[in-house]
Amino acid sequence: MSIDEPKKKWWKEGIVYQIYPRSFKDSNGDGIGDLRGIISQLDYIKSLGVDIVWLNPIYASPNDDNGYDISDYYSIMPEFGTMEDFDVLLEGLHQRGIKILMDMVVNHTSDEHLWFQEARKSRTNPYYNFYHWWPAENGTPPKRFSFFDEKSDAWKFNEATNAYYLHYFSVKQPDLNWENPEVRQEVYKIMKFWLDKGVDGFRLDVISFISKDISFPQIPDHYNNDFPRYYAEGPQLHEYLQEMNREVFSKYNCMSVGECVGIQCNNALPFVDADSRELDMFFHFDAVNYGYAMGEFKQPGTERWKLKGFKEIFSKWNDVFKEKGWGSIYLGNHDQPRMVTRWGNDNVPFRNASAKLLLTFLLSMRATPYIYQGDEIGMANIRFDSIDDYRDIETINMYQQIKNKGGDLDYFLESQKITARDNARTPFQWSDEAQAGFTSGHPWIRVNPDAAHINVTAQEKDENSVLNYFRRMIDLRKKSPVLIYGDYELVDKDNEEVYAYTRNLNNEKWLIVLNFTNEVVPFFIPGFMLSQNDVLINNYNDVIIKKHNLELQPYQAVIARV
Ligand code: ISL
Ligand code: CA
Repeated sequence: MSIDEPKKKWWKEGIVYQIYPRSFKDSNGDGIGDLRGIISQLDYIKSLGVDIVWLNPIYASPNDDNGYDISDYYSIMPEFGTMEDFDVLLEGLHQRGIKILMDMVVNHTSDEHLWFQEARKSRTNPYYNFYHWWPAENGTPPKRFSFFDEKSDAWKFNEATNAYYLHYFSVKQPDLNWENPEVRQEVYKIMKFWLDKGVDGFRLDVISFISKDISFPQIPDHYNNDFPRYYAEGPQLHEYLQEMNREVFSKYNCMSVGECVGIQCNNALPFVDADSRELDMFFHFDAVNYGYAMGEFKQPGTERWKLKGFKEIFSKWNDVFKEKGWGSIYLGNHDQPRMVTRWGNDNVPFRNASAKLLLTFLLSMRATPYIYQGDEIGMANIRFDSIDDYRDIETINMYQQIKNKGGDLDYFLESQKITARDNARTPFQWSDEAQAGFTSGHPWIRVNPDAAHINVTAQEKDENSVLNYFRRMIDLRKKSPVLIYGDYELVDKDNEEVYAYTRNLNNEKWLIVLNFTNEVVPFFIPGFMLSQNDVLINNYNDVIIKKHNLELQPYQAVIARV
């Protein structure tokens, strides 16, 4: 196929780098990463070749959920700096040709937000209807599940109003009442404030949950207690997104990516079909949840995930956006374990190769790639032994819940070594100095001891490092429309060891071959003859080609013109 001009967009061609400010770089020795820290590393960010930076929330917040509980959308969290710092950061990024995405959390606010402080005072308060309430005289509220509540109960009784308020997340994160048009107008005002400042778009936190059936019926049986799916099917969701687009996004050259928990591939397209005028892209959860046994908490599952299933997920999602809309792709973020631990192999002999393989994958698919900080150097899970090392409300709550029930805490802690969100939140590893060069003080969460050998300073000097490979791979994607827009076609779909596919644009056809195992694997190249000259990138020094066969080294990744 070929690409028509109107279908080309900067956000389809861009590579996103996600920064978790709390853990990126501390500038003042208080152990917490901050905006001045990011500013001090702008040249590093530029050197990666990325085009767009997504910042996790930096607004004023009591940090019950690390900034996802916002108490003032118009100011910066003092721990992170000031609005002046933000302006310097914004300008510094723009000067370097890098765009910035803000994380916008509008399904809920902090309970310390002025709106909620007022709302909770009385039923006649003008802000009362900014939130969802279940009056106590109506009896016990219908079951709603909360992600971060010790009892998984999303209703919390409030004395002054004699009513329960709704909180899908923690008790300090009350859900906003989107059914109230005043709330929607306030949200659009906030968005315009940031866009007028010059930011380039938003990552919209759990945007799929904003619309609610406010009669609060019992959840119908056919949802099988799959709460996220029920939450994502609010009656007015598309209407609100269209309104948001009309009132805000359509007035700016900006991009929007929604975090769409609970959306499946069969109802996905309308969110990002340009004709429906809602969002530009969204994140699905099929891949990151794959292989987990979903019960009380995230368990890694008893057997290793299967490559065939992994391919099916990405191929299926590729098909959704084949003609219309556009996809996003990620294998890790601040809510997920480290990608090399989860999808590659963080044992020393395989770590670098598998980290490079995963980066090759992310940067050669037909979707906008989102790369989480630290994945460019192959940072791995820290695997805390003790609950005391954890800082994340999710882990701490689940621990408490299991403890209350007399459950198996050892098993839980073992599982968290693989699945916990804090694995991705340990400080960025700049060097082998004290605290990995992240802070001159005491970090808010422990530094991974492997920083002694996994760090930016060491990798800068090594031509074969993950970091330098990442830069070459970015360079290849940026100069190759076939990697961005080309059709994707799976090759040898039943192969349980090798993930291979072609990308095809006009007369260019590229073959991507990824050995997802720690063994030498022969790969038959169907229908093509390969020569060394065809190889465009490779994460080993050599590619062994024997006529129609590649002899792939453990975690070898090869892209070749065919
Ligand atoms: O992290 C998860 C599971 O471990 C998800 O269920 C997560 O809660 C969900 O993806 C929503 O995530 C977003 O909203 C949360 C916040 O804690 C996450 O960090 C954020 O990415 C509440 O705002
Ligand atoms: Ca600091």
